[in-house]
Amino acid sequence: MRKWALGVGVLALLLAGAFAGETYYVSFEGDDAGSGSKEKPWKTLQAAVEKLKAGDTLVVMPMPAPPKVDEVDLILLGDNKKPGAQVVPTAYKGAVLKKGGEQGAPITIRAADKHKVAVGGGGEYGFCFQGSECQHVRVEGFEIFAVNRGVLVDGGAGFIEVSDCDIRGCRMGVKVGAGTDCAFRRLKIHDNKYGMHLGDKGKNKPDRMLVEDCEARNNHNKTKSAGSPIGKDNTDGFCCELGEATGIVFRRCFASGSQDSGFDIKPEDAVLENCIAGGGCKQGFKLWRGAKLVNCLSYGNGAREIQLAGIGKRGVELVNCTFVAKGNVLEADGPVKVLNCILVGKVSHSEKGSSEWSLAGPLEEDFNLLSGGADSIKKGQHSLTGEPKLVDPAKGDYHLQAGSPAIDTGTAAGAPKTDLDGKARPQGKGVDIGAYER
Ligand SMILES: [Ca+2]
Ligand SMILES: [Ca+2]
Repeated sequence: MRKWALGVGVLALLLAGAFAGETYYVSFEGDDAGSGSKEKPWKTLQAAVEKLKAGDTLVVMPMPAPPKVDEVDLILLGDNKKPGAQVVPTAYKGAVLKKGGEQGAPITIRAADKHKVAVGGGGEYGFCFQGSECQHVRVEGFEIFAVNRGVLVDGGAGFIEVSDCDIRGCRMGVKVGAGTDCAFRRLKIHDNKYGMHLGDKGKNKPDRMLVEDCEARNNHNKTKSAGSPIGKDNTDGFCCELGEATGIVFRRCFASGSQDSGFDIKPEDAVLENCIAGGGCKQGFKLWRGAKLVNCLSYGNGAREIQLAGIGKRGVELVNCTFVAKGNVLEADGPVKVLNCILVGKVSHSEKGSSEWSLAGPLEEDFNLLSGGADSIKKGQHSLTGEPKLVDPAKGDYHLQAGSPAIDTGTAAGAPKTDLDGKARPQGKGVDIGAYER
């Protein structure tokens, strides 16, 4: 019996060893002919990633600091040229991965010191995950800057997780073409031409993409074009271009300062939870076929806060959202359901539907607080009109003041269990209207 237990123990250790993999190192002063050990690190990311096996970890050592964002602008975006050769010699050149790990034994590539390891400064990619053999890879903690695409997943790559990276000065921050089952967490995607872009028109389908706790700020074309103060492209913070994509989820993401939309999302079943479009975009949210927005907030955007542009079979549902506009808050056609929301601003809605995907359908609403023109759509017998009494909208604080008519006047049916701050809902006597509970 004891012998048997010992045998199992040894086997378990052997298995654990096999799946834990090896740890290797890359250093700016290294040598690709070395062993990859801490004492004899490799020099380039590309040579290193080609040697990794399932379960291995690659630690990338710090190097001289990358240039600042405005220097990057001069390098890359100033004349809008497509980057070719690496022009910043003090950064690691990016890597293309064509192989990955296995389920339960991913390959991990991580910066030794978070945000002190820079990849890019010219070239095509920061990290590219290419082809269906490239599965189960994690990338953590890099500065990725001034390349054509900071992160690219394509050709059927899957189970790619990219987290805690700062991605800036690229033509496109993050791009997924054909890929599945990816997760992007805590990425700061800023000062690129395009932020995050999932899918292409009519091809290259991304499925099951989870985007959590990411920020997309100030992504727009800075090249002036004739007659326009900024470039002519409709670049977005977060975009899912392909309507057939499935399982697209954005959670706790923030977008501001995009040339077109904070969130420009086409798939029918997309879910956006606790997302904020915090100003400086043409519109906060643009939803094409359908989507469910829960605990979302939009304010301070130029043309409108939300545009529902040709709604698909299911329509759009807005639940416990707060949308506050100086002008138009909501423009929509086809079926829309609005529940427990604060809408401030003008609303326009057409029951006919007007684009290639739209169905005819009504705007249904109840348990909302409507003002600034939105009161014109009031149909629901539980909806209220009037000032929402928000704490300090001028400073971006859209919580409810004491005495707000939104307090305890929403419905529990269909309300999410937590609010935009993650606080339990309901508080007090009942569910509040809007994204914040008190
Ligand atoms: Ca757009
Ligand atoms: Ca309450």
